[in-house]
Amino acid sequence: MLRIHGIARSRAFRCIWAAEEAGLPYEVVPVGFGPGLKETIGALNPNGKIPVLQDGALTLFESLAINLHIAGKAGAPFMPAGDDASRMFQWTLWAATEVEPANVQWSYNTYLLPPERRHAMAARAGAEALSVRLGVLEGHLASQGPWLLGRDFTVADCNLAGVLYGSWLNGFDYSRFPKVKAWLDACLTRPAALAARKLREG
Ligand SMILES: N[C@@H](CCC(=O)N[C@@H](CS)C(=O)NCC(=O)O)C(=O)O
Repeated sequence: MLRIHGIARSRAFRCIWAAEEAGLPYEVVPVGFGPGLKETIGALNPNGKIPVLQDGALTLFESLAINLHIAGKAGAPFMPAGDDASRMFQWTLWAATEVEPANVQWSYNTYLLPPERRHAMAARAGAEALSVRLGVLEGHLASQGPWLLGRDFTVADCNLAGVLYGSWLNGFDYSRFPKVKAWLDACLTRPAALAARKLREG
């Protein structure tokens, strides 16, 4: 049994979605934000952050690494093989290093921070940086879609769409990126995604 420590209103959402896609039994151990998080989770994650996965003797932090582990247990097509596995790593690392920072900058300064702590200039810079990446994704999906690796939905889609989920839900203007918008809509309305979203959105 997979044990996902965290709450759906955090990056644990990504791992709940991946577990649903994989069809593996899992439980969510509710660990939320706030004072005491580091003490609660510190023994499992020295970073003091959620999510954390426990799978037997294995303890893992980093949401997208957790998803790679889950996909590895599920096998194909969620976890692709050969060159497609390399393409999956490329998109997963791109999500973590190119997309997540821009997405976080926009999100914090648009809807996550209390209004008095938001900075309009930072929100604009985040949106611009995110738009550069979405332009790349738009071109890729136009020529090689419908999913990131082509024919099959894989953990690469789950990881990248999981990173973009917050901005998709909270009003980022995707109209300039119609292929990205259609792909995100398709990812985030899959039955597994809807099951995870229900835990978060009610
Ligand atoms: N790169 C990490 C980021 C983890 C992270 O920042 N988690 C947030 C919740 S979404 C957290 O625990 N924040 C508490 C804190 O920073 O004190 C991942 O993807 O798992």
